Amino acid sequence: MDTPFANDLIFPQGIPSKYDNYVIRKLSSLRGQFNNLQAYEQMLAKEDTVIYEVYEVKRPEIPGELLHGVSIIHPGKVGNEFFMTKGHFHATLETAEVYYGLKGQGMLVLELPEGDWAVEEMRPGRVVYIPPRWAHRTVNTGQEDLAFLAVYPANAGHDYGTIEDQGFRKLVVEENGQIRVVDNPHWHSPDQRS
Ligand code: M6P
Ligand code: ZN
Repeated sequence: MDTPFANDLIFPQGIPSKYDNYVIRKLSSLRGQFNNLQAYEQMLAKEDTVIYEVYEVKRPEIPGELLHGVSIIHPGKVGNEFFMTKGHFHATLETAEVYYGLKGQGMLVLELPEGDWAVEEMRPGRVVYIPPRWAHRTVNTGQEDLAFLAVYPANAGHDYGTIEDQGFRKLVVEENGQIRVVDNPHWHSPDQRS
């Protein structure tokens, strides 16, 4: 039988005191996701910059269990587009997720397979509920790390392929010093897949 356990988030970074899976995502793992391809290639030629890191607590990936972890997205831009996560649908589409903002400023970009989209602000102390079926990507719009806690069903799984193929409908960019949510010119609907 499992016994209860606890963890501390160590600030200022927000890194958990105990974790058993560490994921590091560099610029090269986000190929095709940033809108400005030339800016992407130029940046990558200089350095394979770390975009974000995830610290996860492992649990059996079965219904009834929950997974949780902390994601830390570093500040920066590719062209005028802010650093962001890959983003995903859940492989088990009918599963939800909760995010809790720990540090920094950002946006959570969401969309449904049917095409509806939404954006929620991320900041310390803010709880965002991601209902079942909504794909989610987190964007750091600030000057410091964006850190948040995520909790989700252990059987949710990550479907990255759909987003890698079609992209998100909306991008978060800086225009004239303003943070703006704009259409993704590279987005295409699922039925236009190559
Ligand atoms: C959050 C959760 C994780 C996810 C991570 C990074 O912590 O949603 O499940 O893995 O963000 O996002 P992604 O998997 O899209 O790279
Ligand atoms: Zn998720």
